[in-house]
Amino acid sequence: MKRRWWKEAVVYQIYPRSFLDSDGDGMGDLHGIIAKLDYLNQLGVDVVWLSPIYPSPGDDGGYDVSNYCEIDPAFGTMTDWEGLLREMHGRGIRLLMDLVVNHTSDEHPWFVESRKSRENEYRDYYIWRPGKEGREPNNWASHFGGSAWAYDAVTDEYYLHLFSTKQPDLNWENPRVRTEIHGIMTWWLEKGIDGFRLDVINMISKVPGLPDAPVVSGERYQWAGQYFLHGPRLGEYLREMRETVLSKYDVFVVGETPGATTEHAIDLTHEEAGSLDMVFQFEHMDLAPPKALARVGKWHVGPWDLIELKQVMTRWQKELEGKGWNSFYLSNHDQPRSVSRFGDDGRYRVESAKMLATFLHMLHGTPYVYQGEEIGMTNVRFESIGEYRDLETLHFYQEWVDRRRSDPHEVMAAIHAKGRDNARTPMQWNASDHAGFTTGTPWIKVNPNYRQINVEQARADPSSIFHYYRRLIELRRQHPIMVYGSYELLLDAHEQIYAFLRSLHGERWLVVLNFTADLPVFALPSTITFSQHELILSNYPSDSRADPRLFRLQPYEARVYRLDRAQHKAREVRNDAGDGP
Ligand code: TEU
Repeated sequence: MKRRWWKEAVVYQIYPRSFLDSDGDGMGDLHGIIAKLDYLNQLGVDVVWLSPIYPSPGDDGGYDVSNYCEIDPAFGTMTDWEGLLREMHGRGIRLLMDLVVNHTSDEHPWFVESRKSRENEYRDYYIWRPGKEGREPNNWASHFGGSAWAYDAVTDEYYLHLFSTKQPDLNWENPRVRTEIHGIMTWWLEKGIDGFRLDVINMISKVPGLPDAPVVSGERYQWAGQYFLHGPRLGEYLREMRETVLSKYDVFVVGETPGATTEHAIDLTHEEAGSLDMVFQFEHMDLAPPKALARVGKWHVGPWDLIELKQVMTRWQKELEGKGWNSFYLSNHDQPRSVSRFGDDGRYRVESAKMLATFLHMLHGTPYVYQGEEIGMTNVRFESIGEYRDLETLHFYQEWVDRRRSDPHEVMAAIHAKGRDNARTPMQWNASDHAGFTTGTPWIKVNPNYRQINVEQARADPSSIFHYYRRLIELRRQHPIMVYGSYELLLDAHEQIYAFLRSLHGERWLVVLNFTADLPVFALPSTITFSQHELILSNYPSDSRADPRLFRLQPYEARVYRLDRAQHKAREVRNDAGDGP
């Protein structure tokens, strides 16, 4: 396995509108980020991924771009951005830009032109089709509800939008579109950025003919993933992007790939032949709801199964080993807060957030930390739908409460558990008004728990989640086993404990995680022998000599041990002697 800087890095994701507002307009901005670079440096992260900061009507939080080579005035100017990059590089932090090129905003000049007439030179930049028997060209559902087609009276045709009506899909079959995108990428790379996160990049190739999706529910519009995920020309488009653009720079790209299997991921991120460096897979985000529920399944509220999580993670860990490269995340701007989802955001918030942090950093693959995760920020429970801003959440409410007359309490419970605004409430900096995020009125309300949960408190408390993240990031820098070590699952059927081994060049680490508030007993399989052990890390004050063979875990306890083989020890001694005078 080749060594690469981006394999060894820890990435921190910033959702700029919710990070820090420097000018009192209620929205985070670039100067806000610059003001917190020392904070990120103290945390120790190597790379920052910025969610989109380009001009955008803001229909989908900036994922609807109307100009790819400018900065939205709400965030600052290009000069501010250049200052940000300089300040980041000066601190040894690299910058990943978010590239959203499956679709543009409907206010992008290409689309403004495209919709003008069927003969317009930009017409073919998008996917236009005539209606079928007075209805949409096919039965595809959009991710955000309703049809994936919007009718445009000007030319009496429909355009495809897999996301909102304000996010028309680009037509990648048109070579001019691909050339434009390569140009945009080169333009940013020449400005000195260190890579891209490619939004829904596995959706850019659609199956020709755009056939109707099989009818699997009584709904009018059907999930059509099989016709737009990993389409027939995806590999070709990405190889072309690699050859034309990416191969000329020492940068890395992570592709967001909903629905990707391990086979897709190996294909896309293969050590020798892959066009991407890593992908974001979604299997651990989609635990529990039956696959057939597809999009609706996202809102499924209910317990998830640790054994299923182990199976999913183990499959990704084992199958990519030596072939592709994993990334790992527990939250981002589209997902609920990890401590609320996978831990306990009440009594054991601190313990469980540290346990999850251990999980995140101890797996094989590049870890991604989402802003606020490092202080254990939690989901929010706004009382009324009027306090929510995310269009996916608003559409969901409209569909189920207004249209289908479901119980609003149940719908709100799903939003509290799964809605994207859980991750988008402002970063909690301190206990002052609006959590120190803004001196104005925030664009979305702050989570009321900011008086207890905030950066100032976390930095001042040596036993905080924040300092635990620092320790993990620091450890990862010192120990290649955390990056490159192979993975082996232990106790696959245990319902409370997730335990695994990492191994590299004869060194072995044992990771034991209690995913519950219970007190289960850990028993190391007798086949694993060692002569000495050392406790590397724990989220409880543990006795460092405690024997890793058999112990009782505290609620959400995490322990990491180094296990030394007798033989391995002897070799070290010989080396030491050999180096002596
Ligand atoms: O998300 C892609 C995606 O598949 C989403 O449908 C995601 O699964 C959903 O938000 C979960 O509820 C990316 C961006 O990360 C997201 O913010 C955008 O809304 C979307 O693409 C369209 O650009």
